Amino acid sequence: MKFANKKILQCTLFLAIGLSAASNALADKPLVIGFAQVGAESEWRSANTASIKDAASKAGVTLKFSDAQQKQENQIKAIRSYIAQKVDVIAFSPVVESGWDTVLKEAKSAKIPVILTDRAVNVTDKSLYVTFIGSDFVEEGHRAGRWLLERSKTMPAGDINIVELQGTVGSAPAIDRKAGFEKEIATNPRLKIIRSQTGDFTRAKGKEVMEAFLKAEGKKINVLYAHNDDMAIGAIQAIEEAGLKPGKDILVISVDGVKGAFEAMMAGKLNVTVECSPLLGPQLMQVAKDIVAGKAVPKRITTLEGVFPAEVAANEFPNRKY
Ligand code: GZL
Repeated sequence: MKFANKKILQCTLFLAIGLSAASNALADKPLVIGFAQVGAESEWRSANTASIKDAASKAGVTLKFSDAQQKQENQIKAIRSYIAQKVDVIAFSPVVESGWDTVLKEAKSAKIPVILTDRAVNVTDKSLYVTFIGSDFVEEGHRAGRWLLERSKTMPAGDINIVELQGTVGSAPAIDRKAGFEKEIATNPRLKIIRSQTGDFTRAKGKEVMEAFLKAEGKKINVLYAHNDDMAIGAIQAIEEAGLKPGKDILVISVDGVKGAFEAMMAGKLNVTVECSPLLGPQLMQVAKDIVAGKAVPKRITTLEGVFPAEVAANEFPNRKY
């Protein structure tokens, strides 16, 4: 074989070995995900964070994690820092629905795929994120409303006055849980929402706002609908301090299905919780790996959930994972 051909063959071989070594090295390089969390405002959020961190370590993913303390500007700062660090994937649970276009365009220009978990965003250009993994909050509102419609059949005649503790103003769960509940109860004119205010998904604020509701409306209140269990648990304290029996004098309906809600149901103080699973970690890791591997993923991945009335709380409690 001519000398020149031999040289070309050698170079080709060296190149092939080099490329395969490089691709193996790339394949072995752990995936790096930058996650911008809302905060630590509720039992639900703490369980969501634990699920993501646990799933990352089990999946061999390098997780960069930030807690925005429920402030959008902190989440935006975290996303910008992940872009600067050139992570492989950015994931976050948007504290509110709007105000994300600019920073998501920056991520797109940097060619970093974005995954939404838990909460949705309102953006004109849907290509700014690859997929949204989370619950159907409107359906959760309908489920809360359906429970009350059924219960109202055995309640004393006349109006049924409802007070509502909304989640964080502008957040997808607050907007959608309100919409689903109102649509459902509109089918029964006896059911009336007489007061509605945000408790920002926290126990402390839920208690504070319920105290104000009780001061303003007192014994007129028949039902509390809280957009999450933490606000309901805070409100239960306020109801008891007002000398009333939560779960009896005032029916208590909430959402999430955290352990605290099951304990309140077993104590007879909460009537029903609509499940909203925070255990999104494993799905997030798998979807991130699929995206980086170039696989197609659905635009919307909905978590499957149930409804837990007080009657089943004791039997279900041992099965709860959050
Ligand atoms: C719902 C999640 C909400 C929970 C609250 O997916 O965004 O935020 O219902 C949490 O407990 O604060």
